Amino acid sequence: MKLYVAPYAPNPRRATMFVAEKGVSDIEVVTLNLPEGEHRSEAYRKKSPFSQVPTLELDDGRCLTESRAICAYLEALHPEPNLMGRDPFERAWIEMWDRRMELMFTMPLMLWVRHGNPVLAAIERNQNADVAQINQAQAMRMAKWLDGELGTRAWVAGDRFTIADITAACGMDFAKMMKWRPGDDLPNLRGWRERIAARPAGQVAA
Ligand SMILES: N[C@@H](CCC(=O)N[C@@H](CS)C(=O)NCC(=O)O)C(=O)O
Repeated sequence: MKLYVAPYAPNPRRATMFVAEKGVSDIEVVTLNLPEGEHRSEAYRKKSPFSQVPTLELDDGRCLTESRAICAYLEALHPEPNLMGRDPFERAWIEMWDRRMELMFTMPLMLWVRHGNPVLAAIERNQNADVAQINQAQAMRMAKWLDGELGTRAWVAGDRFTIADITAACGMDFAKMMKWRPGDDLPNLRGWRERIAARPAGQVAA
């Protein structure tokens, strides 16, 4: 299998962090240069109709896009270590937290960076300072709320590491491009990120 990714991009990193936690080693990682538009080539668009990374290309040529779908496929192929839930309730619980992290934390962080950092103007062709500002504010509100949650347990969805931690960390690390990382005002969020750094997922370059 081949996994198409790009440096710094948070969605492919969700997949590569997931692969690292699973300890899967038979996936060839193919790196595309987004600022140079490699993902917009006709050949790549056949794999990913919206010209996005990540894409997982199976050995028979079938392709999966959407980072969460790729993770779900890898979870089914490699059930251990479990990252998406073992029984119906736990699967739904982890999905709930993962969607909260994706939609309410990582998404605003990504939009803040994409609309606020001039380096990304080649990708986000209509950068808008208001979009950056609104999403920064939403992300900071969520960071504060999450800091409170992480004061009650070690990991986002409970007492063990799951895909929800990966999703939140990808967004948070991307925001380093806006020079933001949790400081003294968010000690639980900072401690949680330090715990991730000690794990296989934490070895995947941001
Ligand atoms: N919902 C998709 C989003 C994928 C996505 O937005 N990928 C970004 C990189 S993080 C991308 O390929 N951007 C290229 C572009 O917008 O031109 C997923 O989770 O995989």
